[in-house]
Formats: sequence, C-alpha cells, structure tokens
Amino acid sequence: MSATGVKICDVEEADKEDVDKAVEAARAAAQRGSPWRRMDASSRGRMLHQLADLMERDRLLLATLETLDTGKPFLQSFFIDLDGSIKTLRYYAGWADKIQGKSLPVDESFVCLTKHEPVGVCGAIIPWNFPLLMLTWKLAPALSCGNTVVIKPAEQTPLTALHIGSLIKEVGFPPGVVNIVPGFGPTAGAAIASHMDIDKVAFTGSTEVGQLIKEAAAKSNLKRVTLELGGKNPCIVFADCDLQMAVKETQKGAFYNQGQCCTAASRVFVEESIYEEFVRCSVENAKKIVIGDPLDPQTSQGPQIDHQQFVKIMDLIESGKKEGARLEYGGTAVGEKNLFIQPTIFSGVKDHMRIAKEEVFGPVQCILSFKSQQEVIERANSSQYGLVSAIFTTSMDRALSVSASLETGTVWINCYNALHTQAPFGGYKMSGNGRELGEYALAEYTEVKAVTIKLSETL
Ligand code: TXE
Repeated sequence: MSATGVKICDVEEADKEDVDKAVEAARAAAQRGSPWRRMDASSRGRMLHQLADLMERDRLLLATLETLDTGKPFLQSFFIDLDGSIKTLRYYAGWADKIQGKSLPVDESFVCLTKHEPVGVCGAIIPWNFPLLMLTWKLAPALSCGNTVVIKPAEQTPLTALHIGSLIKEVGFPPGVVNIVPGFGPTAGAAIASHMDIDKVAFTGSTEVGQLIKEAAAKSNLKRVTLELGGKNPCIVFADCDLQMAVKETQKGAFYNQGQCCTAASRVFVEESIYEEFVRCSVENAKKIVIGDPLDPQTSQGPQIDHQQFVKIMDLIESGKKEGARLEYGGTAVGEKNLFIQPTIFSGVKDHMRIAKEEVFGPVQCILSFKSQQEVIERANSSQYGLVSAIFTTSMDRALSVSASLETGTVWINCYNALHTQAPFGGYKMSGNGRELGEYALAEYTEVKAVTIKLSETL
C-alpha cells in the first residue's frame, strides 16, 4: 500500500508448507560437505562484499522501493537505511575469515582448543519499520559465520527483501543458503518459531510477539532465540547542556521515521530550571517538520505504516489529553483519508500516564520535568523496557556516572540514534535478549566447540 492508500502490487503469500520447503532447502545447504560448508571463509566474505556491491548498484531502486513500501522519506531511505545496510554487509564480510577460537591453558596434560562453528539453519523475522536494515542486521552475521537462513519479512513491507532475493541469486550463493518467505506472522512467522529443524531464530518486533516466539522455541526444539523488542527510552536533559543541541537531538529521536523506532526518544526528562525554555524551543523546532509525499525530497515526515498503527497512536494521543498532559503542538491527523499525523508534543507529562508508559510508535514527544539526579535515574529506570537512553550535559563526569546507573543496552551522550555497525545493539529487561551488530553478534550465530586432547607425554 502506498502513502495515499493505493495498492502497489500483489505479493505471493508463504504459509507453513512453504516454510517447511524453505527449511528443507536451508538444511540441505547447511549439511557438512555441502558447497556452502566447504567454501573457504574468505570466499564467504567475498560473496557478502559482492552482495554489498549489487546493493550499491541498485541503491536508487532499493531506496525507492523502501519508501514506497514504508512511507518513510526518500532521502532517509537512500542515505540512512541503504548506507546502514551496505555497511553492515561489508563489516560482516570482513569478519568471515576472522571467526576464530582459542587455545586454553587447561589442567594436567591436556590441550584444549575452541572452535566457533555455524549454528545451522537460522530463522529471521523482520519488522516493517526498517525492513532492509533489520534484514541485513540478521542476514550478514548469519552468513558470515557460515549459517543458512530462512527470512520472513513483515507482511506490510516485503518488497526490498524480495529484491535482495534476486541479488542473492545474481551473486551466486549456493541454492538453499538464503530463503525468503513473505507471509503473515501467525502463519509463516509462527511456523519459523516452532519449527523442529530451525536451530536459531532472530526476531525484531513487539514485546508480545517476542514472548510468543520464546514460548514456541521452548515448546519445540529449544532453538536459540535473540529478541529485539520495544522501548520506552528515557532522555535526561541537564540544565548545563547545550540547549539547542539537546532540543534538536531529542526531537530527532522522538520523530525520526514517524516515531516508528524501537529507539524512539519517548520520555524526555528535563531539569526544572530549563524546562519551560526547552518546551518552547521544542515547539519552535517541530514547526520546521515538513509532512508530505515521502518521495518528495523536501519531505521530512511521511505517513504511519498502516491503519492499525494509526488508530493506536491516535488513541494514545487522546489518552494524553484526557489524563491531563498539556498539548503544546500537533495532536491531530492531517487530512481525512490518509495516515499522516502531526508531530505532537505534550508537556506536563506524569510518570503514571499511558503516554509515559506505553510504546506509542508514532510522532509523539512526551516532556517531563525533574529536580534531582537521583530522582531522574530512578524514574528513568522504572520501566519494563531497557533498550536505549540518552544524557545531555556538558559535564563528562556526570554523564559517565549517570550512564553507569541506567539500565539500558545503549547510552548516548550528547547525541541520539547514533547507531554504528561496529557497536552492539540490544536491550536490558523486556526490550530483548542478545545483541545485534558488532563482534558481539557473532556469538549469537556460532556454537562453541571445545576440543580436548590428552597428551601421552607430560608437558
Ligand atoms: O508488530 P509484530 P506489529 C511494536 C510497536 C508496534 C507494535 C505492534 O509498539 O506498535 O509492536 O506492531 C511477525 N509469530 N514494534 O503488530 O506483530 C510479523 O509478521 C511469529 C516494535 O506490526 O511484532 C512481523 O514480521 N511472528 C518493533 C514481525 O513479527 C509473528 C518493530 C513484527 O510484527 C507473529 C515493529 C507470531 N505469532 C513493531 N505475529 C521494533 N522493536 O522495532 C507477528 N509476527
């Protein structure tokens, strides 16, 4: 569906039987002695580089498809999503022949070596907010470590994944190494989570479905599970910060990708003495946002992904109004038929309000005030989530001690959404299990084997 609700195209729907066929192909390709398993690690890396080359060649097409499918502004697709995806492939291409074990100083006359082997067949269930980026975050480390994959894109956004399928063929990956099954969650997605012949599943999406995936894994074959789920991410803005920078960064955090980010800056705590000025500047800054056709390069905010999400966001905005938060800006839909929502700012938000507790996943910024460092740390941590947080201050001393107290997988200091391929990403608490990106992700896609040798002569 396009931004204006017009059908783009029809896509074949994969169901359980198709997942079974895909897993069969992936299993055959993962067998010892198969072309993929026999391939030199450096050649695997080369294939990942070739895939990145083809994505660079088709960058304009992929960015256009991503914008058509998601409604995100074209320049963001072109520069952020494509750049991040290509960099991820190249980063893990480089790792392929550097995944190595250790020689361990064990007791008595033994020698112990560790080897890092592929896990086997890896399932990947992808969300609709960053379809290509989330796909490469899973595909690249999985292939780098020598696994085979079965990928289910989100039902709302299958188009870029399907084009990647054709690029995989063009590179010449052996048949069965990469399998793409566009389908719905409760059918194709659930079939992956409960499959007896999938060894690991990586999921990005809602916390509720994350729980279902873990349950299905436990009840089937105890497959390894990594989860990247929701967030209610606190930003702490101290009075000694660079105010304009803090306003811009927190707002980028709140509104980027129409607010449809697990990293959304959804609770902005501002120190009392600069609170009013911060709110005033945030409203001024929000006025610069241009809502419109996502293919127009002037546009900075497109439509929400679908009607269901639109209704959920509007309901939460209404709850904010009813529960007594002050609506400073926005708060309504734009146009009657479309899925555009004005960037919305609430001040006077209290911790107990729904907009301060639930993941909105829309362009809604909640600004709260705080008095002391101790108080704000406790309030920031009092959430079931623990994905990311941010601190704005000119005191590095304070930034480092506050960052040590925050229960989140990432802490950004004087910046926001500063994601890098080399740095691990993932959540504490109910924001998920495991880490994506960086060297840390390699551990999620390998089994460690300890090989112990008894020596006949004492060393
Ligand atoms: O997510 P789902 P939805 C959050 C955000 C959003 C809410 C609901 O708060 O408002 O989730 O969005 C597949 N077994 N995030 O309903 O359903 C589904 O097909 C296996 C946060 O779209 O979790 C899709 O591929 N798979 C988030 C993927 O799960 C199932 C990104 C995500 O969809 C399944 C998206 C099942 N039973 C939403 N049911 C983030 N962390 O970035 C669905 N799926």
